[in-house]
Amino acid sequence: MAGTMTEKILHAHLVEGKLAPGNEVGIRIDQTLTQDATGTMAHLQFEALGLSRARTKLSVSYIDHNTVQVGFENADDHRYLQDVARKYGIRLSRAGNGICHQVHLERFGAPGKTLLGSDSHTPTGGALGMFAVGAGGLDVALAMGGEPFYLATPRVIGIRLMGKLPPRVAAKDVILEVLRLFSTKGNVGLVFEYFGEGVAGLSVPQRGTITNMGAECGVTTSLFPSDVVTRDFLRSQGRVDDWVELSADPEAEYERVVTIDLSSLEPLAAAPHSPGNVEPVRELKGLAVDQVCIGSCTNGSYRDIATAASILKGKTIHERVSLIVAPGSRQVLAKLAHDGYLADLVASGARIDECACGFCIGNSKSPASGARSLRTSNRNFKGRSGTVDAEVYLVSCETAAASAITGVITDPRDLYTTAPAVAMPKRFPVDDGMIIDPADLETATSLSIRRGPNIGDPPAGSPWPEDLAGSVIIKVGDMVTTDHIMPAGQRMKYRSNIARYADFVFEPLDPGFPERARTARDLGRHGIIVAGLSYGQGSSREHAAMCPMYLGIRVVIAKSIERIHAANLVNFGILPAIFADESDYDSIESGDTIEVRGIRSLVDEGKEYLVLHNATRNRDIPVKFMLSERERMILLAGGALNLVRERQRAGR
Ligand code: MIC
Ligand code: SF4
Repeated sequence: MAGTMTEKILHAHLVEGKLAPGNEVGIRIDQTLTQDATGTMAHLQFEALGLSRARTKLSVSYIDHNTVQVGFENADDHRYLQDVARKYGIRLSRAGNGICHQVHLERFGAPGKTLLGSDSHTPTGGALGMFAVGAGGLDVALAMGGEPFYLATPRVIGIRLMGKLPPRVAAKDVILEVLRLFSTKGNVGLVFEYFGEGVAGLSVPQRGTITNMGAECGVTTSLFPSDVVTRDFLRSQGRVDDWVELSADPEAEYERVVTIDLSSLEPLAAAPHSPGNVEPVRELKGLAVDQVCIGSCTNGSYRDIATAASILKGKTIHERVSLIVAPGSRQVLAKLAHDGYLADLVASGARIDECACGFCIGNSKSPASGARSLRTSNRNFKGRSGTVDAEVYLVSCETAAASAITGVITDPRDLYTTAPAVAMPKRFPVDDGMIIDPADLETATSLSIRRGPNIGDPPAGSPWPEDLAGSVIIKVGDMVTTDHIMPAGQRMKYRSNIARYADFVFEPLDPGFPERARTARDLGRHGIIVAGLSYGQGSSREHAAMCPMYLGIRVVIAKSIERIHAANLVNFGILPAIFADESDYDSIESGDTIEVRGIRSLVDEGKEYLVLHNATRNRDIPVKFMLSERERMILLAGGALNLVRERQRAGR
C-alpha cells in the first residue's frame, strides 16, 4: 500500500494496536533524549522502575538548559545526571557541548528511526527523516525501560514546497508562514510531512528550523524526506553509514495538502505574545529594538550564525542594541572560530554566550522593562524572557542581524542587496570528547549515585476516589501555556524538588493558587482547574501536571487540551476533561463546588462522558474524555508510576 513517511516508520515500529487515524498504538522507541531541566525527574522516575540498564539502542542525556548555576542546585543536578548515565548505560553530553536538538542532529539522529525526547522540540530530528516526538519525562523514562510509547495514530498533512527561497528570506520565514496558515491551536494529532521540488534546496539545518517550530503549531511531529542532502549532511558529520533513503510514496494519501511557493515568501516575524501572531517584517519596520538574541535550537546552526556574522561583518551594532549570540553547539562554535566568523561577531560588538539554551528559557539575558527584543528562538509567550512587560518578536537570523545594526526592526532586503552565501561545509570538526560513555555492566553495578539536597523523590499519587468532591481552584482563559502553569526561568532550579517547585504553580497568572489548592486539599477537597482553548501548549515539562497533582488537583476541564500536556495529566492521575458544550465554560467559576458520585466506576467502565454537578450554581455540566484502556488504568491507579509499581509487585 502506498504510504506516507509516518505510516512507513510507524508500521516498522508497531508493537501494539492497529494503525488507524486516532487509534492508540504502541511503538518501539529506538533512541531517547533528555535534557537536564526535565531529565533529572525523568531519571529519578527511571530509577524508580528498578532496572539495571536502559533498554533502548541509544539514550542520550544532555545538559543544556540550567547552565547558569546560581546556587548549588543546577550543578548538583548535573552531577546526578552524570552518575546516573554512567551507571545505567546512557550517554551524557556535558554542559558546554550544546543544545540537545542541535547536537542530536549532528551526532546521533538517523533517518527511519524513532526518537522520544523529554522536550517539546524533539521533532527537530524530523529534519533527518526520523519520527521524533516530544513527551513528558515519565514517558521517556518508560521508553528507556523498554516500554512502548503510546500515541494516537496521527493524521498526516502534506506540505508541498515549490520553488526556491529568495535571497534574504530564510527557513524561519517558511515555518512562520506555516504558523500563519495553521496557527498554534487546533492541530493536535497531526503530523506535517514536507515534500515537493522545493525540499531539495533546503539544507538539513534549514529543515531543522522548520521541523523544530512545528512544535509551536502543536503537531505531533514534522518530517522531511531523507535524500541526498541528508546523505551529504551525515557524511559531513562522518556518519554516512547512518543514511538510508526515505520518502513518502508518490501516491501517498494525505489528509490535506497545502502548497507553499518558497519563491513568494518574504521576511516574517511572530509579534508578541504568541508564535502564531505572524506579520510581515515590512509592516513592523522602524520599531526601535533594544535587544537582539541569535541562537537557540531553532536557529543555532553553523549556517544560521555564520549568516548573521556575514551580515554583521565590518559593522558595529547600534548603540541602543545589546546583541547576544549563542551558538547551538560546541561543534558550531569551533567551526565559526575556524572560519573567522567568530572574530566578525566579536568585532561587531556581539556578546558571545555559552552553547546552551541560555536566553531562550529566560533564566539569563532578560531584556529591560518594556524593552523590545528580537529573537531567533521559537517562543515569545508573555514573560518567558524573564521580563513580564518585554515585547519579544521571533525572526530569522537575517532579520535579527540587520536590525542589530540599524537599531530598528529592519527588513533584511532593505539593508543589503547581495545575500551572504554561506556554504554547507563538506566536513564538520567532529569531536565527541564532551560526550561521556557509560560504564560497562560489571563496573556499573558498583557505582553509586550522588544526590544533592535539592533532589527529592518523584511524588506519589493516590488512587482515584469513588466520589468527586471538588472545588474549582482557578479558571483561566485560552492558550494558557505550560510556561504559565509552571514557570521556568529562575524557578527552574527547583525541577527536582517538587515540594518547593509547587509553590510557583500559576505564578505568572495567579500567585495565590498554591495556597488555595493546599487549603482545599487539606480539607479533603479535590482540586479542579478550568481552562479555555488549547490548554497546556508549549513545553513538554511534566511538572505542569506533577506539581498540580502534588497540590491535590484531580481534574482539568478545558475547551481543548494539547497532546503532550494531556498525556502528562493522565500520567499523574489527573483527568483531562473537555466541555461537551463549550458555552458551559461560562457557567463555572473559581470557587464553585463540583460533585460527581461514582466517578471512579464511570471511568472504570469506559464511559466517555460524564455529568459534573456544579452545586454552587445548581447546574449540570456534561464533559467528555477519550481515554484508552491503558490510560484509564493509569488514572485510576493515581498515575503511571503507581501502576508500574503495582504490576511489578504482582509480578507482571
Ligand atoms: C522550552 O523550550 O520550553 C523547554 C524549556 O525546552 C521545554 C522543556 C522544559 O520545560 O524543560 C520544552 O520545550 O519542552
Ligand atoms: Fe532550549 Fe529554547 Fe530549544 Fe527549549 S526551545 S530546548 S529552552 S533552546
